[in-house]
Amino acid sequence: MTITITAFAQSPDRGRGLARDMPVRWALEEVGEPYAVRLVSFDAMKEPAHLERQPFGQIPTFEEGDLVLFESGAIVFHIAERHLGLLPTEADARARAVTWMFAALGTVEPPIVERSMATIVERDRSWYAERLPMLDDRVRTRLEQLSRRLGDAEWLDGAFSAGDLLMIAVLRRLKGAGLLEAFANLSAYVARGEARPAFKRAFEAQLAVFRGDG
Ligand code: GTB
Repeated sequence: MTITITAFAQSPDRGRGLARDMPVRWALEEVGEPYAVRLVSFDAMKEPAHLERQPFGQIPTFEEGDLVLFESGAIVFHIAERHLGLLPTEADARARAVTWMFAALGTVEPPIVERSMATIVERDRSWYAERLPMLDDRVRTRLEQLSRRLGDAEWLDGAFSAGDLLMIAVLRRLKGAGLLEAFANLSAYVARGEARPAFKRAFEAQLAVFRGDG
């Protein structure tokens, strides 16, 4: 059965692979599942047909036969559960990998998103100069904690897993913020993820959409 996902017809990230179809594409590439992409405009995302798939009018979504999913984390988890390669088979190791998936989206990502939203929508406000250092500190706290835990390890808990995939996707959102660079092991961790052939294929596919040949 063909898998179809949705992605921005015109991503505001300008092909940098920061929108949330990227982790879904990456997960599908890791497990070797082919997929089709339905590109949606901002207007189409708010239309009933898309709201039926994604109640909040966002991308990405995932369709396979009668199954329709939304939420990038849930989609990556579904792909990892159905296919070999993204979650360990041993039960405790699998539970720890799932824990890292939640940690990426529930603990590390929120301060990163809050900071990036502020840089977009609060940049011209009177409080911005005072607020940004506080937002930076919140991100830095999480990075320090994650850096300490990762140490010299290649991945967060043994072999590369869906936990690493989501964590690296989250850390990539800091590109250009000048915060990740202070943590050599986290920068190297992100680079290791980006060097994976599956990441490269996913990145190229979303970049092709931005270039207009995808
Ligand atoms: N929790 C949901 C999930 O994980 O699937 C969140 C989905 C989400 O935020 N989707 C965004 C969206 O559809 C695109 S990815 N927004 C349109 C809307 O809400 O109307 C978030 C995103 C957007 C842009 C950049 N960027 O430009 O760098 C990065 C990430």
